[in-house]
Amino acid sequence: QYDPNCNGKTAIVHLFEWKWSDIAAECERFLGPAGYCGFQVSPPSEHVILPDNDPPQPWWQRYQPVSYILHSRSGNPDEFADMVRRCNAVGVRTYVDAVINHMSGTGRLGVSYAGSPYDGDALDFPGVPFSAEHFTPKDMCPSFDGNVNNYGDPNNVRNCYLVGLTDLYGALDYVRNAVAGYLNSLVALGVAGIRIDAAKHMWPEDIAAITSRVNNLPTEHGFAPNSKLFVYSEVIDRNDGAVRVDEYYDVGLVTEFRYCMKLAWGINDYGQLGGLIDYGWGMARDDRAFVFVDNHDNQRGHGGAGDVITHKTPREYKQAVSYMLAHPYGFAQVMSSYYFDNSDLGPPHNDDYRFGWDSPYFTVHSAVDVGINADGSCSGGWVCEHRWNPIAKMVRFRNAVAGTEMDNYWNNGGAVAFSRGSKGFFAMAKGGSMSETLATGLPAGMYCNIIDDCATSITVGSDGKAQVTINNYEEPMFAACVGCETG
Ligand code: AAO
Repeated sequence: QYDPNCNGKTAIVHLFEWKWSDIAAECERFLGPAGYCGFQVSPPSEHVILPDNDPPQPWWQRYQPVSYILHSRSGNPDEFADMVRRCNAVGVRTYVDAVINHMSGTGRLGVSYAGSPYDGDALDFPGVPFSAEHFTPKDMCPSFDGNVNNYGDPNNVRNCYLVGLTDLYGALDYVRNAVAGYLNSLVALGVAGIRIDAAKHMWPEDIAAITSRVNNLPTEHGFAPNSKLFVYSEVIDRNDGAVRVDEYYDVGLVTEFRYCMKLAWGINDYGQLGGLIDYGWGMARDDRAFVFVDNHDNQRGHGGAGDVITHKTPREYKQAVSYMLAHPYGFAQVMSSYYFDNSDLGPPHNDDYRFGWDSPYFTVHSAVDVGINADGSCSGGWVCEHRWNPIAKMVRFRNAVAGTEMDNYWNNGGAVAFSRGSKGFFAMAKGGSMSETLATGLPAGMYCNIIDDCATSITVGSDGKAQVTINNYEEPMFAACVGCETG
């Protein structure tokens, strides 16, 4: 469960709220050729459909599952299966955001996409089925109102309802089998891994009991024999609570939220980049860290916001993602967003109506298609950070230098540079320009900057040094790697 199952490739992209049909096309036209290992999808399981308030149907309705049928705002089960198959065919893997800590919120009542009714107050989810006895007994939660309200107490964090979400009782065999059944349905379709949503609110031994029931990945989808489902647990640990990331090492990787903050500090003040990884802080060890510059929550102020760089400041964002991808720490995820001004706003959507089970009809608000402009950028309200020039190029760099150490670290407070073994060299200048003679770690020869399509280059002498010059305000990076000049 520690191997992302993508043949040594090193970064995935979170295609937040993308439709399955758009993702299938993106694998074939972009993710495969660019060298992305795969993509994380928004939760594919059937979810609550919230009233048509303003804004209509927030993105977070998908974090309130009502069954494990693969029918969501992003598409139906056939479209999901088609996406996974087509992406696997071009070597791009699917990672599912698995919401398995809870079902819908209390007070949620209705019928969802595949026709499954739900009643949060009655703890009734016949689409699975789950009923009252499958939820954590109230007397196990020490909080006065049944909700998580004390992050200093693991029993409170894990036995109470997170923001009123009906908490599954993961100690029960029935619940473990039902969740494992969901994960096995994903595995059978060719899914390579999962993010465990709200893992912090689950007991690690319950997660282990679930993942131990998951089958090996099917060889007919191109996985090596005995491959395991890749797992990364969402645990927000900022040294401020009782639950720590290291409690989850046995089940897989863990999200490292301190990294978002420390990288933001470092991009704002390059002098701090040298202290990016601080194990003294309890940051996850290298082979367990799942890292990102921002995620769908902290980019909009949900869960761990503050001190985060996002697409809203593109120049800084390019620097942050480039640095993350150049740096050897962790397994990396690139965020791919839609534009928003309201933190609840769902994806750019159609106002489509469908006859439903909720009389007489309900609004679907399916996401609009992701349009691709002639210059490779996206239209329709999609940001597509993963296509931004330096970001896509640095994915190629990260793949090319995989397995090497960071050496020759140099930082003068306004510019930074380091090598990756003898395979790559990276430099970045906060103000847009630098000119320095630096050790590159590379064998003697000429190397060009993949960021500007080889418009600039360095000549490495027999001493491994080169004159490194950057003059590019918007994309102030120099990245060279052995054998990665062409895409
Ligand atoms: C919605 C409504 C609620 C309603 C509920 C039920 O907003 O008002 O009660 O429905 O009807 C998402 C949305 C929620 C939404 C939910 C369900 O974000 O707004 O609720 O869907 O539709 C905690 C969890 C973490 C979680 C995060 C949001 O630990 O697991 O909250 N993230 C995941 C998903 C997320 C999703 C869910 C879980 C639920 O990624 O999208 O929610 O499936 C501290 C704690 C953290 C805690 C945060 C926020 O963090 O340490 O564990 O995260 O607080 O409560 C500084 C501190 C940092 C602190 C942070 C707070 O950074 O250093 O420790 O501030 O921002």
